[in-house]
Amino acid sequence: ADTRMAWWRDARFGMFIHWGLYAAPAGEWNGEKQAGIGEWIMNTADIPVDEYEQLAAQFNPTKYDPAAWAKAAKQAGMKYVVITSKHHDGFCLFDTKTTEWDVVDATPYGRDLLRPLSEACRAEGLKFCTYYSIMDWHHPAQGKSADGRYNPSTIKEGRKAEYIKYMEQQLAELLESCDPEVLWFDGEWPDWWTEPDGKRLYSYLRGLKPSLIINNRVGKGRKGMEGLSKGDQQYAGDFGTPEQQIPATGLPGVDWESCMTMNDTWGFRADDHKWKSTETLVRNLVDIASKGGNYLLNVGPTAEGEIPAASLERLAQIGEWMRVNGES
Ligand code: FUL
Repeated sequence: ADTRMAWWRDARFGMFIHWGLYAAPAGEWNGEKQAGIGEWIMNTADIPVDEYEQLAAQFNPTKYDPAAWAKAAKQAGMKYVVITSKHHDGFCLFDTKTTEWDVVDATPYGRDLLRPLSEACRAEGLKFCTYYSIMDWHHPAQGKSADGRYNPSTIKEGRKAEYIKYMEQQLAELLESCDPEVLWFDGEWPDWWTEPDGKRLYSYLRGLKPSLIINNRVGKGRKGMEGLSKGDQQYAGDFGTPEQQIPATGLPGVDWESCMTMNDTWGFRADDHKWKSTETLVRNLVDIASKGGNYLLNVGPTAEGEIPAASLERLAQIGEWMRVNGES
């Protein structure tokens, strides 16, 4: 029996946290509103790397309270937390020796953000997990696409091995400092990242921590896992990751988790007030659970380090529903 997946299959409900420098512009650049999701602003507004870098000097989340975040997740009935360690902008929320493009070296805050959250989660009995983007708009080994956008990135001639080494070192550092239970990859779609690359990275990580659970976006299996049965998976990764949707019949024979936003953005946008009702969120949770999946529900904290009040309110109400209905 696959005891490795047991806690995850029972979990049903987790908190996704998209947090990074993009929370500071919060959807606006040079006084103009930018369309789309907040964490994509570097690509959307086509911000040069050296200008984007200046955001770090302003990033000082003095209101960050990891214990309060873990409590908010716990009381909502969530069993795990998945936080961005590095999104597409390449900025690291953890202490790393591989680059200065991280919270410790580049911001006035100057302290690792993830380790304290990993400890707070463990104190609440929650599993700590982390998101990691393969695509990296800041790393010098990657370049822009043929049409001049950051997305999808390209890899510079002869520099792929160097970038893979960089990822491996960062991920080893994360395992060492935070001991995550899930690595949630993303940004796997550029052509230079292949399924064999994903399989190698998967084995490398399981070698470092055998109990680790890894999503299908480590390789090219985002669509490919659908319709495959357990034990028959041609793609690397332990679970499918439908995004902003609930597959009508689940993903038969495959472990899966639907990730969704509470409003329209993952990373904080000051102007996004399109909040789903608590009723919708609870219905989504019930729908997903009844189809055998997990629900990974997102919050996008501000640059000061606060989860928006509208999100906290909904988490509290979901928690009430859980207690009334004996689910937690
Ligand atoms: C997508 C990303 O591009 C979004 O920014 C977000 O992280 C979502 C969960 O995955 O692929």
